[in-house]
Amino acid sequence: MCLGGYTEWCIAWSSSKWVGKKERVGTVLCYVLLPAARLLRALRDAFFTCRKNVLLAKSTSTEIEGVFAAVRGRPVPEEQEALLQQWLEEGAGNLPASESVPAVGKVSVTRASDWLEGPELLMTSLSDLNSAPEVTWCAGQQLTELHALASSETQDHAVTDLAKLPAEETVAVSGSAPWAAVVPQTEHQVAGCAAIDVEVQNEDPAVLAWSLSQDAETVPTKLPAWPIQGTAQFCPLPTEVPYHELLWRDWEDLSVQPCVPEQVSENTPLFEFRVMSYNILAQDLVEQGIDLYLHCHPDIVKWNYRLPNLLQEIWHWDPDVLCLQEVQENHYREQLEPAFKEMGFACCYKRRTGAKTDGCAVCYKHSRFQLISLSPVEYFRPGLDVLSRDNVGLVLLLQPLLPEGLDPKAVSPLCVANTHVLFNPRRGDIKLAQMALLLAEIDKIAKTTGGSYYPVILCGDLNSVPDSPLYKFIRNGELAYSGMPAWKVSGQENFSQQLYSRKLMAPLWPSSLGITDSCQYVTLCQPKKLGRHKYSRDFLLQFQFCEVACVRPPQLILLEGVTDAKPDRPAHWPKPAAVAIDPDPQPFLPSHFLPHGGRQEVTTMPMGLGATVDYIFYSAEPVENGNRGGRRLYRDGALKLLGRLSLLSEDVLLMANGLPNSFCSSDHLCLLASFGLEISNLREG
Ligand code: KL2
Repeated sequence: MCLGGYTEWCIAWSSSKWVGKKERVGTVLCYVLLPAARLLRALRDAFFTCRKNVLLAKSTSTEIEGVFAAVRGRPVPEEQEALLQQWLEEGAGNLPASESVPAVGKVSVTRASDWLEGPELLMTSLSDLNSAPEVTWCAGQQLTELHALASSETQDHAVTDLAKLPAEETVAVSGSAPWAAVVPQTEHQVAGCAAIDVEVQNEDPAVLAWSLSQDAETVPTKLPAWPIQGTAQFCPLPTEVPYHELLWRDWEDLSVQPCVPEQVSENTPLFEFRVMSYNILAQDLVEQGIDLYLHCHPDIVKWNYRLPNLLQEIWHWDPDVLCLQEVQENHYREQLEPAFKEMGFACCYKRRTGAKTDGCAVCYKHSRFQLISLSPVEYFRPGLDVLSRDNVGLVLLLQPLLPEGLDPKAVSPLCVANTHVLFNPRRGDIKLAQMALLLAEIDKIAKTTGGSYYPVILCGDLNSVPDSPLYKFIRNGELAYSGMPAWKVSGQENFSQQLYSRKLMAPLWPSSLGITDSCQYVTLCQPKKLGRHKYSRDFLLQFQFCEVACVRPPQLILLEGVTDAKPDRPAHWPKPAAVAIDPDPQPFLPSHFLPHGGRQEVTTMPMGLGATVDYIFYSAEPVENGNRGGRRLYRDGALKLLGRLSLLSEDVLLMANGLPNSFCSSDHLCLLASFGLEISNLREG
């Protein structure tokens, strides 16, 4: 949106004439002229931004630096050059002076398909957050096979009920303003920051958007013209941060692991695909909790700034399956879904229940997958405190599409689940119950007619940190939760100092929910038992050797050999966490730490504190007797992890001013992993 010539006049007027008028007319005019002057000043700034973007879009100049370094070429008329000069003098002093600029017309974006692939895997863990609970919660077969891949953040805020959202700004819709991604030719890396040109018409796609090149090669490309219509405009962001260097993320190639040579057999053909999980930060939540973003330049938290950056980032990494959280419904319908369709995705969306305006989306490339089934999952159940929140999930069954000539059935369907679990650090009970509902749906969707399971990928923002009980539950397939303080479940915060803390009681949900303690729908389990017993025999048996059952009640009369006898715990029975001894003498394998330097990786930065709360879990085969540091060991089955995008550490993100910043447009990092699904019979028939 550009304001035309009179803006310049306003600049001169508002600054010099304003004081005299105020003196003559009196204070009443303060209420008229002061706001007017402010408005005009804002308009002036907007004008210059706008002009700058237009100039940059048309410029062939190689003098413009930093975030505006990459531009498409056209001669700059003298008048425009003067304007540009004026703009640079006014505000560009803040721009970095170090980045080189691409030669005219060398517009480049490297897509992830052209990645260079780099070193290894990160392993990880946080401190042990376990208590000594007494009930074992089994997650059923599909769970015991789920395997943690990547994770993210912890939050540290008091949980309060948030006020109603202010009305949201909308993107003005007019002529289409396509934009192109451009990479300045810095060594090995990328440009930061986004801008969408304002007045530039279709034939002048502008300007720089989020882009990331891991490849020094310059391939002239441009983004497709998204059907984002309109006049989005971005302010120049004063910055001296070389975001693209700081926030560089290595690709970790895991397809060849020297210690596990049989993992990826060279002979097994694989259906390869990339999965992204990304909490894109709903704009309503920004506006609702603006205090959380005071560290950000106000312009970079605006949706009009963040949208193209987010799209650019997704486009760059080119996932085949995209699991998004915090997708605001109006943005999804009007902007995201149309843009994703342009990128070749088919999209599914589930909005949160209640008044919340955001939800989860799962998109998949229709050239690579066909939808077999789709299940939206609502966690809210009226009358149940443990399911009283509005979070949701989505479970899809996708058929991978093989190239023609291959038997379409030679590759197994893939179950993809996506969720955003409740944030509230005190309500781990709710988080667990939400996971249980999702897992029950996964169990239903991923179960084959033969009773085994299709491979499963579970993405999401679980609002729980690595090695928290919730994390361990997913990874190990069981959790003894009875008596556990609810705040412990997610490991986000330590509320141990508080006088009162809510404790988890078993069972966590009533049988009327129709879900067993193994997180399976009762109807799909053992229908013959329906209605006969409140708790199954297996459920009750699990208390037999729990910690409490092994302690002689003090009032029990001591009869030697009788009441002092301790039940023998069967070998397979899990030991209480408090006295657990690692049977494996091998050193604990830390997970969720970065490979070089051993810093903890994070996926989000609430209030400047890094945390890992985002994950892509995938189903794997448990290694018999495999346990290291309380962690079950797995090996890849038909679904193989081939690589992943490394995360970043808190200190690196702090150098970039936390999240979001002008380069990363969410308060979370995206997670990206590459998988291979075994193809069984190569030829059709
Ligand atoms: O942690 V998040 O951010 O996955 O990035 O998920 C929730 C929080 C999201 C949806 O509810 O909103 C954020 N303090 C800080 N952040 C909050 C709070 C809070 N009290 N409530 C919700 N969120």
